[in-house]
Amino acid sequence: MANLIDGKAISAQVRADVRADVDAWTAQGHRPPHLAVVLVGDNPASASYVRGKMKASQGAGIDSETLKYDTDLSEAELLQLIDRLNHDDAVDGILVQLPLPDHIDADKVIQSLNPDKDVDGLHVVNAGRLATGQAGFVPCTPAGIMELLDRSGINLSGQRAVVIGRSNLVGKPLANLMLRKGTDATVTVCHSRTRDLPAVAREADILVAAIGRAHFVTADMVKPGAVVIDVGINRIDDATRERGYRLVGDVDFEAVKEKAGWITPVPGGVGPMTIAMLLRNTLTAAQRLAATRQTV
Ligand code: BQF
Repeated sequence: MANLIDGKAISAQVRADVRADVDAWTAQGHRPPHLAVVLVGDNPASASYVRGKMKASQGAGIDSETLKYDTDLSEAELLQLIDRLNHDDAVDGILVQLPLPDHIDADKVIQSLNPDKDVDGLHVVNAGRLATGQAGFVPCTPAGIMELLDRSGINLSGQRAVVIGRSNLVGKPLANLMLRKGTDATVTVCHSRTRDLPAVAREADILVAAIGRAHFVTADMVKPGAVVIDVGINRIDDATRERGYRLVGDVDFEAVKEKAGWITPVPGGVGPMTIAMLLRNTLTAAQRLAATRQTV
């Protein structure tokens, strides 16, 4: 039976640490960090994620605002809004909640952000900084996974890590983080075309599932004692639940927990860490921007 990696508890520690660092920052005479969250349309899951982000930032002493727009907001209007936030010295972090409506080119919007306010770490400049070992913003989910491993005392040096999923949001940045000097994992990234994926997965000391398919990782794909990190958040219809669905990960938790050494649950694993790292990134943005404003 695996050790449970309790993302809910660990994220509470991270949030408390950020809160203490925000308090120290404001005690030095700085205004609180300010996060602007842009929400377009009426996707209920997005609205719920944004509410969670607002609540968490307030709990950490971060000022946050949601800029909420109807689905019919044009791309040009959104770009204009971003331009205003980019130039607003009262705003430290800008987060555009994804997905955006189909008529808006999400990538164009992300690339219009000031990279130094891009607390989601999705701008190509931040991807490039991560890939080349420069200081920038790391996407919150991969950053949260690294924090979970670190705070669980799991050392990656020389370990074989297998990441299933090659997205710009999770798989690719996570692979870069695990590869970095000082972390030193040997990283394999798998995807839908990987030949004999179960055999590759079985080689993993650290197995990360970021596919977006419920119960994709089964017990036969897991090396005994491996660390299994489940990034998936899949809705499964369940009439016995109040909301009519339940959340499951990309890992068949019940079977895999018997074989793994460590495992994250869904919910309460990686998800809460994503939010905690957003707060950390927002404080970092405020501190870096304050330093640059002083020197110019
Ligand atoms: C938990 C997200 C897919 C697409 C867009 C806590 C979150 C989720 C789960 C959360 C996610 C997923 C977010 C739990 C933010 C993570 O207890 O397990 C928090 O709020 N997330 C998002 O903003 O956009 C998404 C997943």
